[in-house]
Amino acid sequence: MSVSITDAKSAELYARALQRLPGGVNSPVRAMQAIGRDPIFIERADGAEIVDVDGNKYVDYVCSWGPLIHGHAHPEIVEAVVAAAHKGTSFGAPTAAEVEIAEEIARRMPSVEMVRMTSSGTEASMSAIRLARAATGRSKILKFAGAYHGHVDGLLAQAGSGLATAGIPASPGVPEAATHETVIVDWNDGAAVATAFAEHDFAAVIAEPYPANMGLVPPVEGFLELLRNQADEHGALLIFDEVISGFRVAAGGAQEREGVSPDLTVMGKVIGGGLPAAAYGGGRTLMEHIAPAGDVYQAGTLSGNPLAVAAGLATLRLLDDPAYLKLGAITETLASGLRDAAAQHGVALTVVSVPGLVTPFFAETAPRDYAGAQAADHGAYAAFCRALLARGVYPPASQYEAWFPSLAHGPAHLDRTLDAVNAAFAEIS
Ligand code: KE4
Repeated sequence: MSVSITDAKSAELYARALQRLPGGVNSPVRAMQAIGRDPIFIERADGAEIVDVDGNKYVDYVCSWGPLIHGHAHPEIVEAVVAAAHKGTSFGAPTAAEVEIAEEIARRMPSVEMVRMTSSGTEASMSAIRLARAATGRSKILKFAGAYHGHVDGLLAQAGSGLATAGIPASPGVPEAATHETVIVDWNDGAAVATAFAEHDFAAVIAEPYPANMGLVPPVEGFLELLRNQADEHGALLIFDEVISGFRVAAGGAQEREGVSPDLTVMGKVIGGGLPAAAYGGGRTLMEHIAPAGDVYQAGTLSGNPLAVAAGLATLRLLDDPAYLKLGAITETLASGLRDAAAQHGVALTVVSVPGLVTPFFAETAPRDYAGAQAADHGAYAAFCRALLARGVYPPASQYEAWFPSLAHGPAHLDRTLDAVNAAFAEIS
């Protein structure tokens, strides 16, 4: 059953937006170019649902790309933000709430004894890299093809020719000098990691422990332990970018689920509860290199902003053990429903999931690296998304993103979703 979607107001806003915003949006993926359609302008949202400016309602699987683990406009989170706002929106001075959220983070992630807040994940990963370079006196960084850590110059690099060679800029405006110290290897390729460590003295290796920017491509058995061991053997730091996985896949993130402790963790999304907050953290000795305790400079006008911290604290405090069990069950219902529908319609689909994250790959098998994700049928994914949007389901507009179910996705939302999925598969297959 296709929903009669009108889009006149969205189209009018988009035309105006194109005059004043590059691509009409403030972040590229929102433009929906990867699924071959114009963006949808959202007016309001509540729980698992968003409503666009034309009044069309959708079950939302973007949820602001991860922060809204409790769904939109959760009453307790809204109340916390409003209460904070009435006391002033920003002081540029320390507050009790910043101490409380640091304590909450440390309680959940034992590897994070000390934390520094920023306003974005990009700032946090940039700062973690700077700290690793300062602490080791080295400059080279190892990252993985297909991993995204924010638009940091040195990390906007793609593999050059050959194995374990210096990265080349992945974007105009990124100077060769910025990526020359970045080495890129394939995810899940232990031999390539060992070769890279044999050839370079790295300050750090940075990884999303559950990569979710090439679609969800979990580590193969033992791969994270290999990163930990290689870093230890060669005097490098291990940085886990848990901006997506942190506090979502488990209370203590992927490092808790996998039992591998990094030296530094990059966090974001959930700890801001939908407001701008991110952080990086690690052991006290390492973190006390950061100014003003130490001499590694990093700063931010709105770091630890009272409203963002209020939203983050309220979000974390609602994440108790039953919440994680519930999110796991919601995720499994979605993933198995996608699998069943694809099987019923003879669609070549491989659904990868961990608690709180799902990616349906239009591929016969699950990708184990970026090349595998690139080889998926992105055209089919785009057609699937367009068909879902026409039926009131709002999926991430790229095969390289993850779906973000929330605790607000109840049985009725999941039923509506899987009805739309079946109809969409019927339409595209
Ligand atoms: P921000 O600078 O966008 O707050 O965080 C950057 C970042 C860092 N690390 C990881 C693992 C991330 O996924 C991100 C940002 N995630 C994207 C979605 N995959 C944000 C959406 C967008 O760019 O609009």
